[in-house]
Amino acid sequence: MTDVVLFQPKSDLSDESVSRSISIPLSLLQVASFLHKKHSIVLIDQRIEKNWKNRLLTELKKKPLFFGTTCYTGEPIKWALEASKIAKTAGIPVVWGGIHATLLPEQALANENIDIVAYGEGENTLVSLADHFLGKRPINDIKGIYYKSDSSDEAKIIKNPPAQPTDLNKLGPLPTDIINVNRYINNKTIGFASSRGCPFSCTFCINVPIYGRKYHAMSADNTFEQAKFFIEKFKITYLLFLEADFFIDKKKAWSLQN
Ligand code: B12
Ligand code: SF4
Repeated sequence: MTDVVLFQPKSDLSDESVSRSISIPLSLLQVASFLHKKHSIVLIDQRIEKNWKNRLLTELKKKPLFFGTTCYTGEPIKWALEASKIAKTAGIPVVWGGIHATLLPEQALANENIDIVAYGEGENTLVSLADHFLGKRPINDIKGIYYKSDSSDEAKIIKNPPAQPTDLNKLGPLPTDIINVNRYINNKTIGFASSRGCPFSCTFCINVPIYGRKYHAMSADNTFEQAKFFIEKFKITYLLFLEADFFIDKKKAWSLQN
């Protein structure tokens, strides 16, 4: 039984023929951290799975609660749309989340193959969505989403209030069992993120519209535990911090160094 199918779209930039390595699908792994405790999740990474379409069709036949894709602006939209169309045709609700959906939710929802857009940090929203599709929660009670009032062409787009920022200290170890982690280790290095947002407001920067100059982070102790988890379990040597500004919290940076 598969409860939720998550999808990491490729872009030509992430194709292995042009990129030396494929980075761990961190957005989906982090967003799945809470959901994973109660539900079975399948993660399909189109960047490395040549057979992604067959695998998606096989998983959709198991009638998951919903299909969720992450997406950056640009090339990945094309691939996320293709996968969404396959899911929708199979009668499975389609949810988009991630940077692009957060920046342009209404444009995304205008597509007939997208039912719901999750904006901002998605951990709590993903759990509420599973409850919703299990019939335990009405859609107007799910924080952090945009959705269509009905399935007609005249449907209105409704925005629910934002979800609470994720308490990063409650994430726990990432659900690495849903992927083959070794596939993403390059030069004994793996990507990780221990904070979100940034308090500054550089005019060109995406973190300003996405996080509204707010910063929150995992404690030094928890960050250390996560690093230890990867070092011990996957024998990596380096952790690549893929976050807006690791050095905002100098105390944490110093304490991790020690
Ligand atoms: C790691 C990273 C990469 C890595 C890995 C990319 C990958 N595909 O995994 C590499 C180095 C390869 C990379 C490359 C590129 N990147 Co990049 N990258 C990042 C970075 C630094 C961190 C992303 C991350 O993992 N964050 C941690 C996760 C947990 O956060 P998140 O993605 O926001 O996910 C949260 C929510 O968005 C939401 N969510 C996400 N997905 C989903 C899905 C569902 C269903 C739900 C409900 C919720 C949800 O919940 C998550 C947890 O709360 C960001 C900058 C940043 N600070 O975010 C830029 C960033 C995402 N990259 C960006 C860009 C432009 C690119 C490139 C196109 C650059 C280029 N020209 O080559 C390429 C192409 C990438 C590709 N298509 O694969 C832009 C995206 C802008 C946009 N409008 O989409 C960003 C925001 C940087 C920037 N400042 O402009 N990137
Ligand atoms: S993350 Fe860097 S570029 Fe973005 S607002 Fe903060 S300091 Fe400026």
